[in-house]
Amino acid sequence: MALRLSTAGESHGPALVAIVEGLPAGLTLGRDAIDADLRRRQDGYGRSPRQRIEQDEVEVLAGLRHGRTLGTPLALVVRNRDHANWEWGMSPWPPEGEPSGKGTKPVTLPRPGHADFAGALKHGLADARDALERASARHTAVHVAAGAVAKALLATIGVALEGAAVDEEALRARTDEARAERDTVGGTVEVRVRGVPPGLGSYATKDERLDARIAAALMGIQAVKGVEIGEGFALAGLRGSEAHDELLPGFARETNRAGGLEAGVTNGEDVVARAAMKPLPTLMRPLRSVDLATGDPGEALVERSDVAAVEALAVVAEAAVAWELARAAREKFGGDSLDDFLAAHRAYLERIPWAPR
Ligand code: EPS
Repeated sequence: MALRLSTAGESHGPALVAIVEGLPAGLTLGRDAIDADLRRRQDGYGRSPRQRIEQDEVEVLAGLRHGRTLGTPLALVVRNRDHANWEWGMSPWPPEGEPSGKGTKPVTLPRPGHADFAGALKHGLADARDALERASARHTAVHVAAGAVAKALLATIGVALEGAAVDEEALRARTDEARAERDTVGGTVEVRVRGVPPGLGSYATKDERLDARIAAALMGIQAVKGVEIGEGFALAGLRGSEAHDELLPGFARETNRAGGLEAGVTNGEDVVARAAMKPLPTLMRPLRSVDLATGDPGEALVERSDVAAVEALAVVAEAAVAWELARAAREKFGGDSLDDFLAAHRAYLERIPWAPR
């Protein structure tokens, strides 16, 4: 049973859309739980005034009846309230009337670090807005909605996730300093997953290795430049005798340097993944750039943006890891109804010498 996710949506277009396929029938979803994650994503320290415009809420257009999944594609929508200010500039159809609002002038001065330059060249765009709108991290809102659905499925088998910024206090201090100097900062987030049974993922092929899938899911989030599982890069400097997690009677372990994954398969310990985010590329004191239309030197586009989005990334990363684990759980336990899925999980736990801690 393959869990699949497709999304669409531009940052200042009418809405963000996700279609989730492969859920079992009979999973109860709570609107409040999904909206709470959307709220958490918006609330992170250092966000732009855009977050006062948006009040993200999920709408469900298909696949759910009376709060329970039907086993059919689930269609999720998060509207962009800011679209009201971009109705002409981001009109899906040729706009009527005189240009008004935002997005009426072409963006020709690419921001180093954003999609503007590479996107404009790749697609032959005269206006880099045609690239940056989709590349924007606004898109992560609908991934968080889909991640909340994945978390609801995982909760039925006792799997719980938590994403947080690493050293939140220091991050907030750095954010304040950067704001005062009209600059931006990045940072690191960690996602920890409890209750994961051993045996999710596979060592059989590269594509099925769950560590690789989690890494791709995290690296696929805007502005992420580094990912590690467990002790990750630090393991490279250790001896084998110091790096691995010994098995003790009862198959217990005293350490979890592997981050819950050995050979791309979960080993029953907490899954731990970290992602490093670069400082955001929209700068109020812009970097040097070159005009796409004229080739003249200039300064990169300046527009409203965040000082930091690291705390938001923690929520987005949690959703991404939840999605990959839910996908792996669907592969292992299958089932067209939630009861079938739960029965397969129960039978498996009866077979193996492992119990959730
Ligand atoms: C983003 C730029 C900013 C962020 C946006 C991501 O948008 P705006 O230019 O409209 O202020 O606020 O993130 C969101 C809107 C969001 O909801 O996360 C970018 O260029 O990636």
